[in-house]
Amino acid sequence: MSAPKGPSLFQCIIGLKDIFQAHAGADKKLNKTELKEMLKGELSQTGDDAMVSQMMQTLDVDRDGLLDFSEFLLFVVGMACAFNGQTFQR
Ligand SMILES: [Ca+2]
Repeated sequence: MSAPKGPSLFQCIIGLKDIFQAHAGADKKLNKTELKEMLKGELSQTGDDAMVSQMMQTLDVDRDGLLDFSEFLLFVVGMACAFNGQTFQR
């Protein structure tokens, strides 16, 4: 079995970190506005405030009103599972 073409897993991890940091700002966490901008900038998704609030509520495990990198990764895992035809369950 040959390796798939495209970015390596290492490059993907670095890319995820870079994307998160570019949107999270100095506090290194995404607030609702930053989450909305990230969705628009990275996925061309223009979610309304209700959708963004629902996402924040679902992903914000520690309930501080912000998404840290590990909470952001829950979103990425969910999207990756969807692209793989699976439902993410935690
Ligand atoms: Ca949080």
